[in-house]
Amino acid sequence: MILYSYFRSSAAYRVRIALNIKDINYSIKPIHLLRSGGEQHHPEFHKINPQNLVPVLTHNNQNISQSLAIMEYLETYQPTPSLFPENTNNKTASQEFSLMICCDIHPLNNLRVLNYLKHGKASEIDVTQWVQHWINEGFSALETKISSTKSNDEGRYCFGDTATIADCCLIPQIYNALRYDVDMSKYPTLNKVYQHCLAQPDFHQAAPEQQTDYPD
Ligand SMILES: N[C@@H](CCC(=O)N[C@@H](CS)C(=O)NCC(=O)O)C(=O)O
Repeated sequence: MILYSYFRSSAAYRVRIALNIKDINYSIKPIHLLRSGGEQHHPEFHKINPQNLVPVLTHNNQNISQSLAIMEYLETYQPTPSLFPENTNNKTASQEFSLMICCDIHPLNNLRVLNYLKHGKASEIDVTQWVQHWINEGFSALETKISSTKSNDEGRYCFGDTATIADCCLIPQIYNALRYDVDMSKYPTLNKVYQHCLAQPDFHQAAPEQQTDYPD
C-alpha cells in the first residue's frame, strides 16, 4: 500500500493512525501542500486524485481518496482489530462523531478554504478567528455528546478501551486546534482522550513530527 500524505494534513494523519492500529505495512509518498505551488496541483498527482487533496491510498491498482472511505476500505481489507466499537449504539455514535469532525469542522479550515479567505474576496476576515470559531462550535457539540456517552468516565478512548475511527478523527483535529491556540481546557473529556492517545505508539508514530517529510 502507498499512502500519499503530507505530515501536517489531518486527513492523512487519520489514515496513518488507522494503518498503525491495524498494523498494515505501507509506504509514504509525501506530497508537499505548500512547496512549488502545492504539489497536490501538479499534473502527476492530479491524475491520482482529480480533487487535488491528500490522502490517497493506492492499493491493487486503485487510488482511493477521502479518509473515511480509506478507513472503511482498510476495515474490509483487514477486519481485525476493528476500527469500530462492537456495541451497536457505540458503533453508530463513533460514525456520527467522525462525521461531525470530517464533514462539519475540518472542511471549513482546510488549506484551500483558508487560502480563499486570505487571498480571495473575503480577505478582511481574520483567518485565525475563523478557524477557532468553527473548531469551538464543533468541539462544544462533541464534548457534550461524548461526556454524556462516557458516563462515569468509562474508557480511555472516545468509545471504551479500544481505539476506534472516532479517535482516528479526533486526535488530528485537536492537533490542528492547538496550532490555532484553541483553549482545550473548555473540552476536558476530549482533552483527556487526546492526552491518552498521544502516549500510545500507534498514535505517536502517526504524528506529524514523526513523519519523514516533517521539516528539520
Ligand atoms: N474530505 C477529505 C479532505 C481531504 C483534505 O482536505 N486534505 C487536505 C489536507 S488535510 C488537502 O489536501 N488540502 C490541499 C489544499 O487545500 O489545497 C478527506 O477526508 O480525505
